[in-house]
Amino acid sequence: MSKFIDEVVIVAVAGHGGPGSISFRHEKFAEFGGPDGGDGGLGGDVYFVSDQAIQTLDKFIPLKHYKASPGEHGEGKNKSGSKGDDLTLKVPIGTQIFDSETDELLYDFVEEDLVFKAVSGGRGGKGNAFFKSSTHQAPRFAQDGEEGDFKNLRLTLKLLADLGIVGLPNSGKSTLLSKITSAHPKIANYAFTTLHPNLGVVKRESDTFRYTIADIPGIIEGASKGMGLGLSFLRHIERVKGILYLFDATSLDVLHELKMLKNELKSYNKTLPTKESIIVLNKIDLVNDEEYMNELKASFPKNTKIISISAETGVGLEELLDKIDKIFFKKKK
Ligand SMILES: Nc1nc2c(ncn2[C@@H]2O[C@H](COP(=O)(O)OP(=O)(O)OP(=O)(O)O)[C@@H](O)[C@H]2O)c(=O)[nH]1
Ligand SMILES: [Mg+2]
Repeated sequence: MSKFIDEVVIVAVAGHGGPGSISFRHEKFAEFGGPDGGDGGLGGDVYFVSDQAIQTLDKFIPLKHYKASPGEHGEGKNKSGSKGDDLTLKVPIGTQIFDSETDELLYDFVEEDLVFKAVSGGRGGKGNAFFKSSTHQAPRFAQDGEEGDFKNLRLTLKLLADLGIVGLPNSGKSTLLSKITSAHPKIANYAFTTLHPNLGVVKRESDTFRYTIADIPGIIEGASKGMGLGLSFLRHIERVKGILYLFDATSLDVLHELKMLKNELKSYNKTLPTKESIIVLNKIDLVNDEEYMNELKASFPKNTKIISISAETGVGLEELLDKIDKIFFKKKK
């Protein structure tokens, strides 16, 4: 599996302008014609483009200089040099680009196919034809091209999920993601199987309505103080519309766990635990006791949106998806 890189500093370097040309006209009957050296071409620019097909920033090599091409030399016969080739770098949706020196946010790729010009190529130098004047008929000099801009950029990826799945380790978050989307996260019967967020797309109503859902690493008490995997990955769900709190229904104190999760979220970002949510009780195939499940549900405050499922066997998944449509996306069935 490729490493999940969600922050990287690189240098974007635009192309140098091409030098102007020093040239004199050579014509059949005029041995010493006037100056005709053309201008150098503009240097290439560096662009970033958001692309749905890209998921991570791992293609970027830290501190590498990403360079556009220099402009071409000017030529005789007043021919300007052509512009240097631009460099276009693809980034995943959700990437933010900061100036790493000032920390200023330069661009936020909130959707597909957005284009950001990070640095501009240097101007081409003037050819000697430009410098001809009444007093200076045959200038024997031309300008060099200007240097291209360069910037130190910090690229940060915040997954742009519509919904996030939050829960303790081993509650079945990745299993649920794998059942309702085509994502293939690692699933195993131990804590902290998931080390970085996974994103999946839920397709509804024959492809016309879809949304993204993020499965994030498990959260334990004290995560805000660095326990377990900490909470830094929560930045990937800061902008979600809603949260699925997922629990192992065989756990002894689901209510306490919910309180703990919300407290941890709150210490990361006060608004996170106030988002619209659904309580999802998973692994009901292991409980197999309707009375127990009813009591468990009844122990939550009134008006809590709650559903029981088995991510593994598929029980309740259709109902969960319907509830998600209605609660988070206000869809009517
Ligand atoms: N019986 C049963 N087992 C389940 C169910 N859902 C998940 N599991 C199992 O529970 C274990 C943990 O599942 P994961 O999906 O990896 O759990 P997770 O919440 O992503 O765990 P972390 O990534 O470690 O936080 C695996 O062995 C799953 O097969 C379920 O509905 N019923
Ligand atoms: Mg997992």
